[in-house]
Parts: sequence; structure tokens; C-alpha cells
Amino acid sequence: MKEYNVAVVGATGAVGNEMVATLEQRKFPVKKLTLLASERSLGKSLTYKGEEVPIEELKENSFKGIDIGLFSPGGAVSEKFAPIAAADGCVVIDNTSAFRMVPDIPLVVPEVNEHAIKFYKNKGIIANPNCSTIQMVVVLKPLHDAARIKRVVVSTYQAVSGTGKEAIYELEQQVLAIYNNKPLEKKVYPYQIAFNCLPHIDSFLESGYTKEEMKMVNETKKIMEDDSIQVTATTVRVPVFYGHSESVNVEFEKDLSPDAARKLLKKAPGVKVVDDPAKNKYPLAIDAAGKDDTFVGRIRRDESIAHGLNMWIVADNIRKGAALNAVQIAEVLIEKYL
Ligand code: NAP
Ligand code: 12T
Repeated sequence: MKEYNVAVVGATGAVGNEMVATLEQRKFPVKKLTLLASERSLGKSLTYKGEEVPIEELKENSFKGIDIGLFSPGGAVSEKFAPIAAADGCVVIDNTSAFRMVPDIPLVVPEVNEHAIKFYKNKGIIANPNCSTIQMVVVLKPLHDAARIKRVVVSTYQAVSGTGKEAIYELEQQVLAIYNNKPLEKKVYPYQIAFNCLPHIDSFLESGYTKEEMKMVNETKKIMEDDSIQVTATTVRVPVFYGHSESVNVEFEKDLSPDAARKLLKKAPGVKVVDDPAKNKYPLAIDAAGKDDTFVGRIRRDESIAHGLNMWIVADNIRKGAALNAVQIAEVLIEKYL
């Protein structure tokens, strides 16, 4: 089997770490693995297939001879280095928001729009969608194909790991400080996140929405390739370490019963239905953490409109929401195009 030189950019981060683990778990055909981060990480290493791989500093010449670059170093760094990598012939799969809405750059969730991967040729870059969008469209796609979605109203309950390693540490430290009656430190979030909910993810726009909310609106249309789907979102940070949960209200053009929706979702790729209220079975963040699937349950009619459903969607934001989705894209890329 052909093997590829792979670089992980932002390897010491929450997403980068999971990228390395995912490459190993899925037996991606790696010839040489290069791990890149900032100069702060020089001297560190990560274990890959039982061996220590040293972290190198990301530089303009880091991509000579690299076939595939899995990027998650933050938007500004991707904006600078992804085009540099692409110019050296490296196909970039970028996890940041930098390129998602660029028209000729594909934005891909393999279960939904795998065919768009071929447009990697345009700029040498493929964008990985936002974590909250990914898990929602994996579930919505088969329902849209069956009954045409008119409008989606979504509220999210997002884990701190979505913000990165420093936010995971902040929640841990705040919980410890509260239990030990110590002063609370706030560096990442503007308010205490322990035992609290913050209706604020990414920065605010003039409209009053946050950027995270508008990612869900705009990315959903691009991935589903249907600008007629109306989406409105409220994104909320909750004191959970791993796993984003979403309350999703969907209005359809045609009738779709909860049973019909469950039947469609049971055979949908990457989806697991957990929906048995009589036995208190519904998706939970703590169950989704570390798993590859997107979980859906609480499927019931919206009795306030003609053709509507409510549901609860949960996935591991670092796996399907980031690292796994990126590696799945890379798998299609090497199988069909490289
Ligand atoms: P993180 O835990 O804070 O990690 C950031 C990583 O980027 C670290 O490896 C860091 O290296 C590296 N980095 C930062 N500045 C750098 C620079 N100037 N040069 C080279 N490397 C640099 O953050 P994360 O949670 O992994 O997220 C990183 C990015 O992925 C963000 O843009 C985020 O928006 C995106 N993300 C996307 C999704 C998604 O929805 N698909 C989900 C989560 C995150 P050091 O350790 O050396 O500082
Ligand atoms: N601010 O990839 O804080 O655009 O949870 C993902 C997660 C941005 C992104 C978060 C963010 C992104 C977060």
C-alpha cells in the first residue's frame, strides 16, 4: 500500500493530539509523521505507534516533501501557513474557521458531501467544518433527502474542550478552587464556567449573534448544498469537558413521522439512534466522549407546526467534531485522488 508523509500542525493542542491518536487507531498509511507546533513546544514529543516523535517548530520550509497536512493551530496561523504548504504540494485539511466559507475551497463532512473533496485541486486546501455544524448535518442530511428541510432552530450545549487545552485546564482549576474555597481564576472565558452556562462562543458580531452561531447558519447551507435551508442558532458553553449536545428543531416541507425519521437514521452512516424514553435512554455527552459516532435521540413531533420534529444530537467535538472528520477526509483523498 502506498504510504504518505503526514504533518500535524498544532500537534500539542487538544485537536492535534487527537489527530495523532486517530491516525494510529485508523491505521492511516503514514510513511513519516512530522509534528509541528510553536517554538514553545520545542523539547516536547508525542507517542505515535509506541515511538516518541519530537515536536518541531512550524516554519515556512516545514512542508517540503509533505503529502498531507492536518492543521489545527488557530485561524491566523492557518491563514498564513496553509497556502505556503499548498504551494509546496501538500494537501491541507484545515480545522480552523479561516477557509470554510471561501467559495472554491471545499467544506466537507464525508457522510454528507464526500464528492466535494475533489475540489481540493482548486487551492490545495480542504476545510473541516465547525464541530457543532458537523454533528448536526450528519443527522440532518438523510432527513433532508427524505422530507426537505425548510428551517432549523438549534441551541447548543458545548464542551470546554472545543476552546482548547487551556479551557479544559480552566474548568478543572475552577472546580478545584470552588471546592477548596480558593479564589477563582478566569483567563480563557470572561466569566466563571464551572457550574455555569455562558451564552457566548467565539466573538460577538454587530447583529448580536456570535461568530459560532453564524458558522452553524452558513456552514450548514454550504455542506448541504442548499441555500434555501433557513437556520438560526444559539450557542452556549456548558461545564462539560468532552461532547457537544444540541437541541434541534426541524421544520420540513413534507411529513416525516418520528418513526420514519428513526428508521432513516438507523441506517445513516456515522449515526447511532439512542431513543427509548421508556427506559430513560437518550444520548449523553459522557457516553459520546471518545466515540466516533454521532448520537441522536428524543425524536418527537413538534406539535406546534404542520411538519416538524424535535431531537437531541450529541457527539465528541474533538473526534467527529474535528480530528476524526479530518482523518476521514484524508482517507477519501488517498483512496480516490492522490
Ligand atoms: P489548543 O489546544 O489551544 O492548541 C493549539 C495548537 O496550535 C497547539 O499545538 C499550539 O502549539 C499551536 N499553535 C498556536 N500558535 C501557534 C503558532 N504561532 N505556530 C505554530 N503552532 C501554533 O487548540 P485546539 O482546541 O487544538 O484548536 C486549535 C484550532 O482548531 C482552533 O483554530 C480551533 O478553532 C480549531 N478547532 C476546530 C474545531 C472544529 O470545529 N473542527 C474544533 C476545535 C478546534 P503550542 O502548544 O506550541 O502553543
Ligand atoms: N471558538 O473551529 O470555542 O471555528 O468551542 C471551534 C470551537 C471555534 C472553530 C470553541 C471556537 C471553533 C470553538
